[in-house]
Amino acid sequence: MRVLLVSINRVRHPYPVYPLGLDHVAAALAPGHDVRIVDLCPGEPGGGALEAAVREFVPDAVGISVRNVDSTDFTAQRGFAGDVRDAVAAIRGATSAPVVLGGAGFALFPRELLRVTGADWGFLGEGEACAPLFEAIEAGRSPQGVPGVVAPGGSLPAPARGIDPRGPAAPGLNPALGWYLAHGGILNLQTQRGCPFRCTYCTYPAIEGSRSRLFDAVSAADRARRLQDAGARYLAITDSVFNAHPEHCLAIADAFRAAGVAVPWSAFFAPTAPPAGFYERLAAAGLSHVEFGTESLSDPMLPRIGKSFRKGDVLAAHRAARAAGVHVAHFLLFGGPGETAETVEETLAAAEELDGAPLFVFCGMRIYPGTGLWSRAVEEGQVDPAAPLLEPTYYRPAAIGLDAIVERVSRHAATRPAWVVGDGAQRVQDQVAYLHERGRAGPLWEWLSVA
Ligand code: B12
Repeated sequence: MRVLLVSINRVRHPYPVYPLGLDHVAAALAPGHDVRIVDLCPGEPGGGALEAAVREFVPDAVGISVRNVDSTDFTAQRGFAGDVRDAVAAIRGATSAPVVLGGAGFALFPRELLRVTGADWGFLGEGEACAPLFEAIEAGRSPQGVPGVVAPGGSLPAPARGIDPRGPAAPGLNPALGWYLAHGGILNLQTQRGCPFRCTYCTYPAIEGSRSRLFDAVSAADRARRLQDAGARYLAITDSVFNAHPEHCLAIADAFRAAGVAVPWSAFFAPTAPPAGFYERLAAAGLSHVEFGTESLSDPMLPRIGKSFRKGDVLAAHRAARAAGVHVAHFLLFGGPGETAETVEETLAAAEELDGAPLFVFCGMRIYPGTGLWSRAVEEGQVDPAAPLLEPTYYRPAAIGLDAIVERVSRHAATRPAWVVGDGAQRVQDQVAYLHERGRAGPLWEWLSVA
């Protein structure tokens, strides 16, 4: 049957992110079905690309990938559920084919997104396992009861996992590939799934599972090489925490070198003290940008948000990565349980020691259902346990208001060009887009520290 896969994400900050997940879904369905992808990121809102694709392709089923639900930024809140609702309405105007929602954003709010958008079915879990859902639709059977399938108003199944998750060897059918290559040149890949960490606010274990599943380094490197051959000028590794298993990173680095991967690449790292020579070996294989999920530099705060590292580890990781000659940035997240004016000051002061690093700072922890932060907020009466929370709700520390944190952090950032508060920093978006238009590749945040 004909399956149309839609990526509706139009967010272009910090740069346009290639919809990797849909390539995986397309590869899983392509052997048995006629699959087409329509990617709405390059076009303008209301540009009619979706309706045109539906009318031209005449699909028997439509799958929508819901990546972002909101900006997750207290200082610049934007929600995207309305875009999904509008996309479903546009599809309904052009076909009676059933509409299925999937993706990381969908996994966080499945019932609510089905309700708000009016889609027919949802799929929880890895797209590699979604073929039975489409087979049921093709056979005219109800997909109810198929692993991972959610019906509107229905109960939630366990996420469907377990099928080889490495994805297609080469970039898939996305006709917008060339547009991404022209807007930053960044393609992406995973080298593992799952997140074994226990950060209280975070959704990654819920989305990917809490057990790491490491991909074989040679096939991950083969995929990286094919992305390079397809024109990628930069690779983003999208693993939840790349260095959860340092020996895996080293195997990946060695395999990249053996496979002839020559383009630079980046990943998210936990700022844990690394083994000797760790960053040197990764840098020798092309690692150019390290993004540390640091969140706080206050030793009392770190365990409260489920971090096992302390300020000393962050500084050690920072220095080790800098000494290897790679660009280093840190993410900070203020406003967790137990945050006080003192812990905010502690983090601001300690951040001065992170020489040469841009700091991406978020104020306010969004409460996601099922996380440790959510349990705490429920206990404290901050949220109703039945509240869907699709509308972003942020944790409120008892000792300091979020507005006071924003004010203090923004004042600090005002005199420091390498500090970016929230995702709403227009100057940064404009600067990166400008450099991409002139042919530069990669995330380019290193330019902030010289601004
Ligand atoms: C890596 C990453 C980034 C990187 C991307 C780098 C790159 N070049 O690719 C960076 C740092 C740039 C980034 C930025 C942002 N991100 Co981000 N990111 C992630 C992360 C960790 C992994 C995404 C990924 O690539 N996964 C691997 C692919 C293969 O998986 P997938 O897309 O989920 O697809 C699989 C399944 O979901 C499913 N599937 C997908 N679509 C469909 C469709 C159908 C029909 C079916 C059946 C199945 C299906 O099958 C696929 C294969 O198994 C996720 C968290 C997570 N662990 O998922 C957050 C996440 C997606 N990001 C999120 C957010 C909010 C953002 C930002 C808006 C943050 C900000 N304020 O700046 C920006 C937006 C960027 C943009 N332009 O869209 C949220 C989205 C949820 C939400 N709250 O809205 C997530 C879920 C994290 C979170 N907070 O919970 N991000």
